[in-house]
Amino acid sequence: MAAGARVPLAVTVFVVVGSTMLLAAAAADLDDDRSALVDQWTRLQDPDGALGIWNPELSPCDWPHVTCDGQGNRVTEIKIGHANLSGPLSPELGKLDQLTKLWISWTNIQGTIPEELGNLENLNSMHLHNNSLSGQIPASLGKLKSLKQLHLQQNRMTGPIPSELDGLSDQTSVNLSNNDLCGSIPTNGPFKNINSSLADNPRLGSNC
Ligand SMILES: *[C@@H]1O[C@H](CO)[C@@H](O)[C@H](O)[C@H]1NC(C)=O
Ligand SMILES: *[C@@H]1O[C@H](CO)[C@@H](O)[C@H](O)[C@H]1NC(C)=O
Ligand SMILES: *[C@@H]1O[C@H](CO)[C@@H](O)[C@H](O)[C@H]1NC(C)=O
Ligand SMILES: CC(=O)N[C@H]1CO[C@H](CO)[C@@H](O)[C@@H]1O
Repeated sequence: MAAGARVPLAVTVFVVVGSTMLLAAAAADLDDDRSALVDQWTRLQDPDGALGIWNPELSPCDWPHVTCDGQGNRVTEIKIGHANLSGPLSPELGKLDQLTKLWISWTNIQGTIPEELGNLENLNSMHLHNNSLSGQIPASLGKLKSLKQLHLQQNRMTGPIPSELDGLSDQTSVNLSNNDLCGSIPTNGPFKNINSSLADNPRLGSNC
């Protein structure tokens, strides 16, 4: 009967070790999310304290503007709007692979859109409108298969609209209005959607 008693013990050890490893894996992921957010937050000048109190020693789930999943294991949303920030987006944001909402709008941020944002495979909405972003729209954004809203209007984006964006869902609402884009006017994929807009790009339709 001693063998019979050992089986449950082995199972118990397996379950305890197994769940400890799972917890450790989840913690490592949240640490990675925190590193990415610390990198982004420290790149931003925030004279009005709009980012609020964000303690890099605490879980980012406790920071203003950040939302996590129900278990507090991973960062799922960033929402910052109407704040006088300046500084660039961090390529590290591309590591937040559970992110569904990236909303940093009406904030005056500058610089280019990092191509790494194309790695956010769960992203549902990217709202980066009404900032001072410049440079080209990264072709990598065409990889965002979950995307329903791509709002880049009211920036200083230049160059052609990458043909890769045709690969976004037909249902995606894309707003690129009020930029300085050039080159051919896309008509496929999301650009068939009545909620997509290319207005107020005076050089669109002309050679770049
Ligand atoms: C925004 O912050 C910058 C400093 O980063 C400052 O020069 C500017 O005056 C501020 N703008 C407003 C509207 O407060
Ligand atoms: C796109 O953005 C512009 C500028 O903010 C806005 O006027 C327009 O209504 C938006 N287009 C759509 C289809 O929502
Ligand atoms: C356009 O946007 C409106 C309001 O958000 C929504 O109800 C409608 O379904 C959208 N249409 C398409 C074709 O995506
Ligand atoms: C920061 C920024 O670009 N703000 C603009 C947002 O859009 C309004 C309406 O077009 C402009 O007046 C602001 O300058």
